[in-house]
Amino acid sequence: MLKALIFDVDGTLADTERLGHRVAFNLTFAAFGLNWDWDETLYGELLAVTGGRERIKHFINGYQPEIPSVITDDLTAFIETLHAAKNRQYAKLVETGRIPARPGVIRLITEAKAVGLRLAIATTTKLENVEALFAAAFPKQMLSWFEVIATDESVQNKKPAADIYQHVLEKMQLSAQECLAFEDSENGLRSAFSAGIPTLITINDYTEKQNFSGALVVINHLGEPQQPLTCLSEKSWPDFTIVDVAALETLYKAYSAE
Ligand code: XBP
Ligand code: MG
Repeated sequence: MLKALIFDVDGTLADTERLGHRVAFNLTFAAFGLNWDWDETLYGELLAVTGGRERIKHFINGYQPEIPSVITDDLTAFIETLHAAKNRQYAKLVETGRIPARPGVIRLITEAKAVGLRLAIATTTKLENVEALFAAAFPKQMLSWFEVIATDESVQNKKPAADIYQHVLEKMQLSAQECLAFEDSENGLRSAFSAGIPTLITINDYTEKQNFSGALVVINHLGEPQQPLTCLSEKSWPDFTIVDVAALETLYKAYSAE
């Protein structure tokens, strides 16, 4: 029986990578006197590495052989400082209200809560970033509906490792087969899939070409009555134009019967 929905945040609940994190990284680099510019194409590549700190380190190692002279500190400490500044910048951007929830997200969470499905979050980013996003783009109190909010601090190994989803399952005392996960990226899918959780993918521009084999279904977004979804995977999507609880139950029944 389907008991819980587990949501990724970045790219799934909102287009935070494109409109938030990437912009915040660049503003922070400039503020620190670094002439680094993560354009959309480069950022798309860098997203292969989850975690902001890890992404900066990967960039320095792989794309920036010369360590900039402004980095006089221990590199790890510098990255930590830079990353913390980027997250302050991110919160400021989010507060302006420029990053809305993706289509269907608020509608589905509201309906799921109303019918008693349990809710959780499994994200690689920090709790402060999740709180900033919910405060700006979601109905009041909605974040409190999530009984587990697993973030950057919750586990050691980030996605694509299964750890974050296993952590959520443990906290909720649920088996993987009693849940559905919502993700937007291959790293996210690998993480949820490795924990055994059937996963729906809502792609975005950064992730549309990624490998989503193993996903329950791949769609463009969750859909709204005036903005029907498109199914992109070969597996057939039940005859619904939006992802609502009825659609999830139908999909889940088909999955359970497989
Ligand atoms: C999100 C991430 C994060 C964000 C930036 O992945 O990889 O690193 O890009 O946030 P997912 P931080 O959506 O799979 O959780 O800078 O706080 O890491
Ligand atoms: Mg994501």
